[in-house]
Amino acid sequence: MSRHPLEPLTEPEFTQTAAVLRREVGLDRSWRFASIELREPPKLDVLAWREGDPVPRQALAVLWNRDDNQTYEGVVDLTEDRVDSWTHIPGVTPHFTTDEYAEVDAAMRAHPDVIAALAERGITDLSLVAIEVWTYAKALMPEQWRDRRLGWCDIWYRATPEGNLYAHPVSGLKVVVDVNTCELLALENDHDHGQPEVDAEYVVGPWAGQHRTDRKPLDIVQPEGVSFTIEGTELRWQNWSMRLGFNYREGPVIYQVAYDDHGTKRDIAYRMSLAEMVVPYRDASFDHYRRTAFDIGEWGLGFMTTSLELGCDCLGEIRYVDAVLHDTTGTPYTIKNAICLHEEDNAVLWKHVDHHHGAEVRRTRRMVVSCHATVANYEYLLYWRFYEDGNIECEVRATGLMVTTPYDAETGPPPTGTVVDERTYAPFHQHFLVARLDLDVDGNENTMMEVDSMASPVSPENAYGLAVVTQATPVTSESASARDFNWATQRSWKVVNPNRTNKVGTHPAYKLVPSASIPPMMEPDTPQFLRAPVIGHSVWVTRHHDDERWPAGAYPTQSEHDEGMSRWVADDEPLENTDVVLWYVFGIHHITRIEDWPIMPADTVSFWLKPFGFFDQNPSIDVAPSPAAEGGHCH
Ligand SMILES: [Cu+2]
Repeated sequence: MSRHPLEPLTEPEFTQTAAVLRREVGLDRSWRFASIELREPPKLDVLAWREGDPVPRQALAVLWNRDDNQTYEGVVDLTEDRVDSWTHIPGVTPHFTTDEYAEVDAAMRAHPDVIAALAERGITDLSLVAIEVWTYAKALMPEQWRDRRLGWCDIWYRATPEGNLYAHPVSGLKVVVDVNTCELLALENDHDHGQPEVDAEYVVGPWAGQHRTDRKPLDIVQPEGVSFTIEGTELRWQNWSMRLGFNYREGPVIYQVAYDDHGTKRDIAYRMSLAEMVVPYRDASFDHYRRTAFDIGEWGLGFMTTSLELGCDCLGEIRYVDAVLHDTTGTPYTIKNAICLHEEDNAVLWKHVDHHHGAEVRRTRRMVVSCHATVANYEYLLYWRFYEDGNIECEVRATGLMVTTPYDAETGPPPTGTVVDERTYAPFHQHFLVARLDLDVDGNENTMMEVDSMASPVSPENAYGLAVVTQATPVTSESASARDFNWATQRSWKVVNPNRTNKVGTHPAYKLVPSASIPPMMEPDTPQFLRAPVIGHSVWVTRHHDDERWPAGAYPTQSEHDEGMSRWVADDEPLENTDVVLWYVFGIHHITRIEDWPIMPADTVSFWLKPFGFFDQNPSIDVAPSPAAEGGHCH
């Protein structure tokens, strides 16, 4: 099997990267690897690459030194076995790591001051306690510690060893810690609202309920196997082809998406991923005011990815793909079954009942690439779906355990959350996701059009005021890059190739159907908004640059200002008939519900990319009828 320049790093390549850096830079034990990933070759090089060409392999590593808290980026040439560059990046903080998450928990649970403060509250069994570190905005950090790798911690207390960890927050007690040294800097003991009696268990055992008994088996069977192939990292299914990647930060990456249109392989996207997630808690109280998570930039969807299990997470004929990542010593490890590949039946593709001929119907199915990430209390389930009619859907489901807090019985619950149980509320919050969509519609010279629908005025030609027309406006340069959803005009956006025409003479395009668009509801000069102004608009479009990957900046951890989107668009590059990247901001405006407690049924948001004049007619006209259960076919 031949290799491809976009293949993720292998275990030996992670090991080699760490070894080369240790050897040539002379790293001692005070250094930690925040991240190691494939340094993707420039897009134009990849597009020019052909089977049999040399496969360039470079790794990009981000390290920091715990002794002086300084950050460096190292580029290693894996073919030449040497360091290509070693660069100090001043004033930044690399993302927090799972190693530190475990170390802070262990150190704080063993700290005499923490033990004493918990004992005052009647909590003496430390095996039932978890101390969870969060990173936070520099503007919210105490001034004297702003040059440190600083964490603040929630403290949670399980009712029993098997109980729900997140059911019993220790309210009003927070720990501020230097994460490099695990030094406790401050123990903030603000208030104690106690441990209300809540009905919070969900695990079989502690949950004392009876399971419903009226579910009969539902099997998904493909007796002849699946209809897709995965060879190396290349996935092929019906007319679709794409390459799968994976890294510590974005988790799954979908590269080089193309569609075979009657023998012509046509480009749709070069690269698609989720590039940032911002989760501000909209509750100003002591327990929550620091709680704004950048789950991708501060922790990494890849690092948070969990193994999937057949029959549980995915049903039917499944092919799994493992992912390889590394710990802070640079030692690789494998996440078994990190990505699930399968096809799903999805009801009807198209149908008509002709009263003369009867019904003509086709069932549809979709190719699903999915992945689950557990970010402390929350789960994010990510699904990229490819359809027989040329549609692409990106769906995110949020499930898991909401953050809750007890409130003071005398003052009552605050207005910034929903009461979900005895003297317990779940604060409102938002989950903003930023998808990076490097679409290449029939090549990489594209223009983004904003399309509005509007009613024509009543006139002699439009006597009843029924006429609706559309108006397409090109986004000509980056100064006009930030666009907002408009319900009144049913606004959408199209990435158009102005150099090609379809059968009827219009230009092929893919349309972004904006759903789950949510507003930031933050004043523009507030600290959390300044860190990620990308969440202030539904859509952004930028001219492609290989290094423009992180819309809240490469280092959003402890950031004060955005080093991403607002910087990229500041030079106002022209955007017409060039390589454009579309950024879609969507998410969940989570007004918490009692039904989300004690564990939240998955909340689902998605957006679609749909062909618009890309094909000359319904591309799924050739999908064959399915066999009918009664014999014959579904005609
Ligand atoms: Cu939520």
